[in-house]
Amino acid sequence: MSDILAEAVKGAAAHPRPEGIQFAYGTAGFRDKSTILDPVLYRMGLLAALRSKAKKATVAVMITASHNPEPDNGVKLVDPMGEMLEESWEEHATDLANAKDEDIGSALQRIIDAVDIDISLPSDVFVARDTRPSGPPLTQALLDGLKVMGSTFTDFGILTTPQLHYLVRCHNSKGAYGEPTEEGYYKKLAQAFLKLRKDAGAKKKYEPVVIIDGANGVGALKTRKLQSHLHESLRITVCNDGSSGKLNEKCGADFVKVQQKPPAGLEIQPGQRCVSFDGDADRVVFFYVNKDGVFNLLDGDKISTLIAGYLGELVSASGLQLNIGVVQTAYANGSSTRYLEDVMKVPVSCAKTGVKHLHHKALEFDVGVYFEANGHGTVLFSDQAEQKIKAASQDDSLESSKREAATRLTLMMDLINQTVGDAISDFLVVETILSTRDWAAEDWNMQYRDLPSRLLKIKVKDRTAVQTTDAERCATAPAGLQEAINKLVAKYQQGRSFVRPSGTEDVVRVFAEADTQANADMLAHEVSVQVYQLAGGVGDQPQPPCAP
Ligand code: NG1
Ligand code: ZN
Repeated sequence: MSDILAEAVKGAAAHPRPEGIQFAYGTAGFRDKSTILDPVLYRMGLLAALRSKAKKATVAVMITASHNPEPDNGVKLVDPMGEMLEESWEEHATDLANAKDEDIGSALQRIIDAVDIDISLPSDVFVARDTRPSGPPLTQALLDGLKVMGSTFTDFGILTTPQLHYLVRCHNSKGAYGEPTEEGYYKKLAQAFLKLRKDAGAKKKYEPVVIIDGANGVGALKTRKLQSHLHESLRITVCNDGSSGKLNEKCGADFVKVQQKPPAGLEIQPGQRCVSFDGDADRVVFFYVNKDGVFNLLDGDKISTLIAGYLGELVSASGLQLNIGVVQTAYANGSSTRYLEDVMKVPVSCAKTGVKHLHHKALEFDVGVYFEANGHGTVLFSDQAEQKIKAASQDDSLESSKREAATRLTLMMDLINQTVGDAISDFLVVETILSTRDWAAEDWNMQYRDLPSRLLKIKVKDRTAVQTTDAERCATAPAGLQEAINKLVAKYQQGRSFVRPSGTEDVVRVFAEADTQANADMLAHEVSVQVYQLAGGVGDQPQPPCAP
């Protein structure tokens, strides 16, 4: 065994792996109670060094559990261009995380052999974390892993997840994507935002005033930093900034989306545009309460529709031949899919849950807009699209209206964090479009009306008993489940329902939508009962929803 691998085994003594726990690198990396993650972080330090050697580039490691409660934490690896870790490495990560302390050397050797890594190459890793109190000790465990591998590293301290993705891409693209510093990130976004606002005329409906629910996390801190770069263009009040409340507790994008109500800690006037970030600021949803006190959510589907519509107009105005498409998951509201396809005439693809699947599909378009309904998403411009747009913006022979549209597209490309969903960047993109259209939140919401929906979770003995196909819209196991769902769905006007095992929790998720909330609730319930009965439910059988 080489010296480095022997050192890695020795180092494990300070980060012993508890017996009887199996870790799995899922769609969001490793996620668990922070108290058991120390050995995983050490091992991810080892793995990140290998990944960097394999890619001959700097990679990154983010320590966060996103929208999960504060006692949880997690870790995910980021590839050199800011992409999620390549799927084939998820297995290596899982193997290493589960290796006994004394077997770490052979687990590393297996990866080295499988990928054919030259272990003598240098490695370099960027590291950041969210605001969880468990972040600093877990960072230390990660750095221990990097140190035994002889890797260089930069610990950026507290950052949003998308800021770290941005930094690693800037670094590896030698500055072509932007300046590889946190300040560089604010400057890039703010410059694009301010230029896009420069010639905005007087507004009747759009007000440059917004309240941000920072989920008591890193998004609040970083929005404050951004504010000074925006000058007076936008008046932002940051609430849930972590000064008193707990991370993600009764607040944040996940709470608002799942509970369909405003977070605690905000004083909202009717019509006031509000924004919720999640715990690591890679998700965003908007909402407002109308004059009758009714809560209205503008989720990832509304955001992607808004963005696709605006970018589509700019592309037509520029005269460029670029195809725009939207990628959703099965959780997208049926109204949004119909609106995109039938009214906007935009092609829509459906991907499996998990950002990497959406990201992958979005690459099939010149301009691919992808969002999960929960507010995680971004826009990808193909290299060719980027070149065409930039060339058109500088082409003096073009009509000025075409050139101007192309110039606005270049600014939108700067404003959008193409590496990953980014709450801060997406928020600024939405503000730009609302301002250009002179829309209040209510005008935006009127584009289409969401169908009522319900998301439930059911505990079963083994959630892998549920298997799906067709981007998770059809259950192939257990036998008879899909037929039962089809029968139930047929009873309801505009009914739709599907089930899938969660990738982040030990549950089966049930989604249903229908013409009324009561029907959506009842359909979700009836399907839950089928899951419970056919897929080995544990605990009490699901109870029907209470009458309103
Ligand atoms: P699972 O637990 O696999 O449903 C959840 C979200 C995903 C994604 C991941 C990663 C829903 C229904 N599911 O996945 O969209 O964000 O977490 O964080 O919102
Ligand atoms: Zn997140």
